Amino acid sequence: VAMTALPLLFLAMSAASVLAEPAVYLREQFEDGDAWTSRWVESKHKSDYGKFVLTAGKFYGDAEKDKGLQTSQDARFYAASSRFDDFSNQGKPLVIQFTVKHEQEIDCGGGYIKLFPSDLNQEDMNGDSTYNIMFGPDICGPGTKKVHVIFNYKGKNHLINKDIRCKDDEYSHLYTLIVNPDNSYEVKIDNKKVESGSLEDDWDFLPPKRIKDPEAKKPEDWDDREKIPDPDDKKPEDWDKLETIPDPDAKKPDDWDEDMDGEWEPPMVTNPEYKGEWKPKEIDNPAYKGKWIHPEIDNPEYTPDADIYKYDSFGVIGLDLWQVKSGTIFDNFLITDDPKLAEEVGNETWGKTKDAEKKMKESQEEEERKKREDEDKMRREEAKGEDEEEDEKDEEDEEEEEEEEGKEQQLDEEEEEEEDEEGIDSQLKDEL
Ligand SMILES: [Ca+2]
Repeated sequence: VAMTALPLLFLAMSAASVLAEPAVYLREQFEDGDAWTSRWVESKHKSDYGKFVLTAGKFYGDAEKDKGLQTSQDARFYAASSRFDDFSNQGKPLVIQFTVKHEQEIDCGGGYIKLFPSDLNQEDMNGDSTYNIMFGPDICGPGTKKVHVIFNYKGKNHLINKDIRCKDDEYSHLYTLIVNPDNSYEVKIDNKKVESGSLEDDWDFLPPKRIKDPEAKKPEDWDDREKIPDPDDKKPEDWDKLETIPDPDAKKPDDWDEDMDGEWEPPMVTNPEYKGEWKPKEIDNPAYKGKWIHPEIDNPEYTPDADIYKYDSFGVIGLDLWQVKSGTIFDNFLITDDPKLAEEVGNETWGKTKDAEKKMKESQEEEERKKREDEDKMRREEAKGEDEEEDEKDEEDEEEEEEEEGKEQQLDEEEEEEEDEEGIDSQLKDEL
């Protein structure tokens, strides 16, 4: 009897876990052709937003499944959003997940999403629209390569105090943010934890718990001199000597004419016996009380908040960003209350196609390399045909020159990147 009861218990337990079905608030994988255009709204706040196009890009793991929204025009703002049924994350985990692929070798541009309350006017979404959470990678030059995790708390946007580095290669990467009702959080990249902690510790939502007591003052007689001059030390009687003396070795020149030149005086030289200014030696201060430490008190401004994580309304996901070099593909958006489900979906989507995507890019690069080799070979043979030895020498020189030019061009491009960086930084600052 006991033997059969155990499996029954397991059955009952798994039935219970089936009943607690995860909530999926949004799942967008762009697998139904042009239908996404009915789900995504382009903002009309500005007239010259860049266009999103549906594509799997230059290389991919699966020609259909890897289709996502790609930024298609350089140096543009992008603003599109998609609505889902309004929900609150009260008492439940919140999981936000999506893939980003910077296949264009991004120089400067956002790769993040914003989650808005449902009262957002999508047609007017812009950089000033109030959002709840902003999450995802942001790259600008070599200086900015980070994952933003920004929360709006009581009307003010707060950046995370930790530095989370984002991926900067050309492949698809999976970004996940988990916010728990115990006010803890976790950030994952490619289904691996890269950061975690508590909302209160890692953002400045609340004022500090303890502050320096404004009433406390250092007592006037507090002696915090660790060393003092020895009062018993006396200057030796023979200490004082002149700093300079007449040179004892100098002699009046033979042709010195006192009528003409005046009275002869030897030049002054440094006195070897001069010891400088006398100072008493330092001793331990017998009255030393140690460094004065400003006492701390509980901050009257501080009130704990058990609901930092909580938002009353989520209703829209938005891509509101700036890109210098376009080509980023966003895909596999998922918003759920179940971290385990998100992990599984990540493995089923990004996890399944990432290796094939890498393979395709590598074989494309291999083909490119071969093509360049063949072209070089052909050029060399043509040159050979014209004039045997002279031409071959010339060509080598030419090649060296071309290489130099290439380097210069690259340097110019890097300079441009730095200028762009200032642009995006100031944009973000305005927003915050
Ligand atoms: Ca897709």
